[in-house]
Amino acid sequence: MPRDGQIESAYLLARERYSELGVDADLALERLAGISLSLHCWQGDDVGGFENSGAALGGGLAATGNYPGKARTPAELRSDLDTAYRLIPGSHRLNLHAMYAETGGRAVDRSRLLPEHFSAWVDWAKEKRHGLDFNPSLFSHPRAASGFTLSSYDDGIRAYWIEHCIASRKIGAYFGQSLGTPCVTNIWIPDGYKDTPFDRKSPRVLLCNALDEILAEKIDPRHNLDAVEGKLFGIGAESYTTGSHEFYLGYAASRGVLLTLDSGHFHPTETIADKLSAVMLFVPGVLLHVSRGVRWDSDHVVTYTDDLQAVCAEVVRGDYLSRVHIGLDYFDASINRIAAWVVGARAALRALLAALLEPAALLRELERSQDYTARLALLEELKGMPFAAVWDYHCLKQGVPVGAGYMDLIRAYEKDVLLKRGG
Ligand code: RNT
Ligand code: ZN
Repeated sequence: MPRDGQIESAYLLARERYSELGVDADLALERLAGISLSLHCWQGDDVGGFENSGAALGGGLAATGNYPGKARTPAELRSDLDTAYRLIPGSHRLNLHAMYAETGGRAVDRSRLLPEHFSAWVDWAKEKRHGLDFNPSLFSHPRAASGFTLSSYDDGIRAYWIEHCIASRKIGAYFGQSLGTPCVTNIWIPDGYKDTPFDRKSPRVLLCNALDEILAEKIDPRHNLDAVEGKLFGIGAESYTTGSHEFYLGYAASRGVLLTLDSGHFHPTETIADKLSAVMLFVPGVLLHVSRGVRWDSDHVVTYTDDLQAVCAEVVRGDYLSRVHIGLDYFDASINRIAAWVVGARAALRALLAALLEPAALLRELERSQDYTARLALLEELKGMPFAAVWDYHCLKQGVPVGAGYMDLIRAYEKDVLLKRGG
């Protein structure tokens, strides 16, 4: 591994190269340090949660693999997260699901969850300076077994999930108030039909009314921001998904809530990068669920793909950093789960850095003067710029391992902690 002095020298040379293009690398790093990603708690235990109900993962979600050492308790999950955060430059948030409540061994109905069931998470977040985000959990539950929740024809089932979502917004507000940074509370439902339905309209009417009921109470946006997440299809809901993209785009725009764009929730050739500048004109903000679909919404660990780079470039080019919340959403149970967080988060930050290092003024000028030849040439040359030297220097300055050096700590933690956990 290079010594600190070498990393600094390499950075100084790189900074010079970027400044020739009119890019201030110091400023890019300062901006990068201010971006908080929301790490998804559910990578740590394969979307299991702590209700101990024995319910299998539902809602068409699938975590495959059986790598040893998954977190079995909130304390284990927090310890795993602490390890991951130590390896990711910057200061980051945590995204919790309702099924990660701590109810002291008593079964508490999801519709009855209260802020106090998350006080240990808040204490931890305060101590470690993490913001918190939240999600009601409308899957892996007997009342979701029919495949329908907020768009169910059954009034009792719908009412139950409405109550759960109302309770969730209050928990979100408690997070935001306690931590001094708004919580994004994101609603995703699995509802849909395996086979071709006759009536596509009625479930959507029910969902729209249910959401209106959930959002009826105004909550201070300094504490809680509501978001809604659509999807093209899920396993078991291949033919119809009530909460489609068009449904939620219309809903978010008309109700003034955030729209969640999950990179795995569209046709495989469709990218959310192109959607951002369109939807941001009409919704107050966007929550990104950064994921990596492989052939379908497979929720693979995020890597430094063209798609990730394109999404991050759009966030920066559009100057959306204050209105776009960046969360990760994937679950791979076939590799070390802490590494899964670290690899994905570092990839997202690297893509953001690449975007912050773009010679925006120059590229805009070329585009506006219709010099598409020079635009193409410059965009290609940028791919060979000494970007890695800037990233390494950032890791050094932020006190996290440079390069794959972070694997040392992960291996040690695996040996000392993860492998000592039972099945
Ligand atoms: C499912 C959605 C949703 C979930 C999490 C666990 O397809 O992407 O965001 O992954 O809520
Ligand atoms: Zn998602």
